[in-house]
Amino acid sequence: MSLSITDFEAKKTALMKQHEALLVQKNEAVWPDNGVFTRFRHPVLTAAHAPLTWQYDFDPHTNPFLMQRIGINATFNAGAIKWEGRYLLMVRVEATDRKSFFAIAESPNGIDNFRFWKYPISIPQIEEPDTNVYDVRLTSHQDGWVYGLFCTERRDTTVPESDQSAAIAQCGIMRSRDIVHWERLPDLKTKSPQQRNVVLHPEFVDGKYALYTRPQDGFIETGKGGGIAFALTHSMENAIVDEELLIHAKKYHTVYEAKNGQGPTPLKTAEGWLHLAHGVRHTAAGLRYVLYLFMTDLADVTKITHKPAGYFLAPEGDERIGDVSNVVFCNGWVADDDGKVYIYYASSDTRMHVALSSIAQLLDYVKNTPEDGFYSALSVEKIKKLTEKNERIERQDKAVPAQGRGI
Ligand code: M1P
Repeated sequence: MSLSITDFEAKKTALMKQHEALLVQKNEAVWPDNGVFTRFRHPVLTAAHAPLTWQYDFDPHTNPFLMQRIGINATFNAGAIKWEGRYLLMVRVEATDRKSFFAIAESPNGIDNFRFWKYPISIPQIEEPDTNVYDVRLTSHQDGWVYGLFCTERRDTTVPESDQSAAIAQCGIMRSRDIVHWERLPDLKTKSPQQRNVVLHPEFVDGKYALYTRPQDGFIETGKGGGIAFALTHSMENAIVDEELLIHAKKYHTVYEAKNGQGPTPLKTAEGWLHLAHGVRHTAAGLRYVLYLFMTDLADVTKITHKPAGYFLAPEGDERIGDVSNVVFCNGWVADDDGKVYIYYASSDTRMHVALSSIAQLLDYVKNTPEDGFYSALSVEKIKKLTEKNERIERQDKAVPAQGRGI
């Protein structure tokens, strides 16, 4: 028996009310923070934020049970940009059919009130259609275009029909002048059989477009590859890379021992380029993805000048659980003119969060966090040194209270 018109309308109203209440929910900073960044209580986007008009047919004649016709499974791994005063996320939205697509959600303050635009983004197809697209990085380039570099995935046709999970990942390229209309360019050509996490540097380097790539042999396993590489191409309209220079290799017993990948477009500061990356390690429970920071030289972007030990941000609490648990991933951040940095990260391939920091905090972090000594004994030495320093301060405090020392 179908719903009466009255019940249909009542259910529609209830769904809309519940949805609106979620969209306008205020976010709260979690305090005390760790001094490096501030987390927020609520995710900024979940599957439940997707517009109801994407999911329901609101015609009582064709949908008498007011049934959800299209399900949304997750909203994660978003590219980010500040555009005309608004914080825009180009979100990887995954429907229940497992396909991901891109949709823009915008917020007036970058912290809450994210609302999806009416329609998802239509990406023009090239000769070989994308089976799946994901993890876009948005770069506002010196040439005046906004580029979106994303992963395009297609079935690996070299394997037998019996294997329906082997895939080939490559870097798809699109560009726009208004974020609404996107022009598709040919996929990036490199010598690597698989590419994911390709990011465009915002400035020309030696008069060429510069890319961070992640060469790898297999779809999941990196084989010989797996580090962050740097490459140049003459054009983005026919992007071809001859040589990938490995600038940050994976390394035994670090948070990036299995693989790593450049996160969002690096941020230019007076002291160097700030990079956020994800690092992957093996555990008995599977792979663990965390985020870490490093800095490269302003004059030579291939030279890493600072690399703090370990992770910067790892999954915590509810963030640890989702479709692919124990994962944080970031491919979008926004640096405001006042120095604030909004770091948009996804947890467990399921939902989006924001962490708030600043250029000053991130620079302090990269410059003053001890580097990895690669041995437990050296980690102990670092802790002892810090503890001894704090003991000295405590002794001074007792001898001359802080006020007496002009603090
Ligand atoms: O599931 C975790 C992440 O796995 C992949 O990242 P990487 O290529 O570094 O292994 C991507 O599929 C990413 O989307 C996903 O979040």
